[in-house]
Amino acid sequence: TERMTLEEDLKSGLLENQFEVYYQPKVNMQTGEVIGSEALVRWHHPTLGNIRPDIFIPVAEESGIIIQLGEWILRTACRDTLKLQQMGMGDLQVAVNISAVQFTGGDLLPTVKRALEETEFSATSLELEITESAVMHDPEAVIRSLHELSQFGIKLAIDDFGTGYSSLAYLKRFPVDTLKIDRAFIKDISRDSDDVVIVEAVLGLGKHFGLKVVAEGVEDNDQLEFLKRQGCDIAQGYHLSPPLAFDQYLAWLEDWNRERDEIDSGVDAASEYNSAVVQLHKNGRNA
Ligand code: G
Ligand code: G
Ligand code: MN
Repeated sequence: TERMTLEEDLKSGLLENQFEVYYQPKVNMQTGEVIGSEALVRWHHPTLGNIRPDIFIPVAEESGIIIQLGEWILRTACRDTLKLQQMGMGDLQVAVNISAVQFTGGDLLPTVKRALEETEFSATSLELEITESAVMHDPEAVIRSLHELSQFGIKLAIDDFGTGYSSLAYLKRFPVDTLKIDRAFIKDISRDSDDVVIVEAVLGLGKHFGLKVVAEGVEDNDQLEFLKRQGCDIAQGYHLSPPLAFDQYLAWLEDWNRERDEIDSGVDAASEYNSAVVQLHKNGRNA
């Protein structure tokens, strides 16, 4: 009963604008530059309060509502990111999570093209995140679809890399641009030597195949330092910022960029700064 109610509520929620897209910044660890964000949907339910995507995304997938919801998320993410680009926040990209259902049953390519046309957002600033299990669901169909998207200029990332049921052989055949190391491996990176080996192996794969590697779930200085030393390109996680509503993301970008400029021009008010900015810059200069 709960599930059916949730399903009905999802439909009316879409009509009544109860969803909101949050953005979690991603930072280039070597330069301190913000490269863009991951779009993460939030549901403000009128009586149940905020419902986590872990709860409602599976229901949206099973009921097929993910097709409409996914299209709305895609359009919103493109429109919001274009707005930030036009406000001078830099050449930001945005990464949108895509479910297996959207690949197999949803005319993904036409949907993505339509979203880009409607919003006038550039295909090359859009990245789609898919999990290993979504890929393995129907590898041949997904590979075809990935090739079409990639020919169109869209970037592709494999999410939660290392946790799924996957075949490394497919890496050779996927037009993939980015690997996202699952946060489970980052969590104990400064203590657990098994995790160190796994992270090093993923970085090695990334290097060999010419892929960008994003570390997810970076929560403290030690993790950031370690990953940077290992030559990891991009970090995402609470240490930099949690997922933010559009206005908060804009404010975060302004702060981050201003602090970078001030540090570069030698202003020394570092104690008031976001510790991650200072850290990335200091190290950059000392290196
Ligand atoms: O956003 P976290 O904050 O709670 O997200 C939990 C899970 O929900 C993650 O696995 C994330 O990939 C998934 N998720 C969040 N937003 C979206 C979305 O827009 N589309 C899909 N398909 N999954 C999402
Ligand atoms: O599966 P996916 O990687 O899309 O999930 C993103 C999820 O990770 C979201 O639920 C997001 O809120 C969460 N998240 C983002 N940064 C951190 C972090 O630093 N630590 C933890 N524990 N979760 C995070
Ligand atoms: Mn993701």
